[in-house]
Amino acid sequence: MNNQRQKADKKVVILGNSKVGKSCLINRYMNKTFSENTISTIGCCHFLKQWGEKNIAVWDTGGQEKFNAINSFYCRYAHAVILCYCLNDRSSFEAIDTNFIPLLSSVSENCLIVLAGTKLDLLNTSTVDNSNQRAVLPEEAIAKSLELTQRFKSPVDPQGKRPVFETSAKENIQVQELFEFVFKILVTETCCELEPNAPLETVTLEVSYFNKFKKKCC
Ligand SMILES: Nc1nc2c(ncn2[C@@H]2O[C@H](COP(=O)(O)OP(=O)(O)O)[C@@H](O)[C@H]2O)c(=O)[nH]1
Ligand SMILES: [Mg+2]
Repeated sequence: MNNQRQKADKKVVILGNSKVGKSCLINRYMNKTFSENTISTIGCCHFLKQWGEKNIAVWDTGGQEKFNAINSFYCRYAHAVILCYCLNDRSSFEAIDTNFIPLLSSVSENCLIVLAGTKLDLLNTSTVDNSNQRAVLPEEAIAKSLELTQRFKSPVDPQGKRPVFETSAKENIQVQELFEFVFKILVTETCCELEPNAPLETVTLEVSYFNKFKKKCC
């Protein structure tokens, strides 16, 4: 069994309401697959990605409020947070302020904050009740991103790319770009060094984990 303890150099946490598509984003990136039927993430799960010489731990979380305490715990010393909202669901965008920003009190200094709108493919697919209309404008997400970048003193992309992505895990739009934007910024030498008192985290690297898309939850 290919199973070894490895130190994570950087930590990325994915937050957002339940059902916005967090686990599907990870599965699309890691496994290049998409499933219409997913099981809610209980607590949180992780995978480890080697990027250059760094190991980056990516933590998937359960979006329900009952997981706030554990999600807050997993945000400790995070070097990057991906805040997900569904592009056709206004309340999931508003939940970023009401439910998820309050969990970020113990992230690393200069934490990179990235916004990811999800389910882009659904927009304008005609439904009787218009439930698939766009509910969050790109300009609103950009304004929110600017506010959060200043507040968390996030590093900025040297090429000037804004940390805002509109994605579809289903149609594989902007998913690789999202994760690799985060990884590239995190591995730059000066970005987001580990806090002096941060615990040295180890996570279990199981190559088979995401291949089977089995949840390894804590
Ligand atoms: N149409 C569409 N559905 C998606 C997309 N991403 C996720 N979903 C669906 O949304 C539901 C919740 O996805 P999941 O990743 O489990 O959400 P999570 O609770 O945020 O982890 C599932 O039924 C997925 O198939 C997407 O990009 N497009
Ligand atoms: Mg999930």
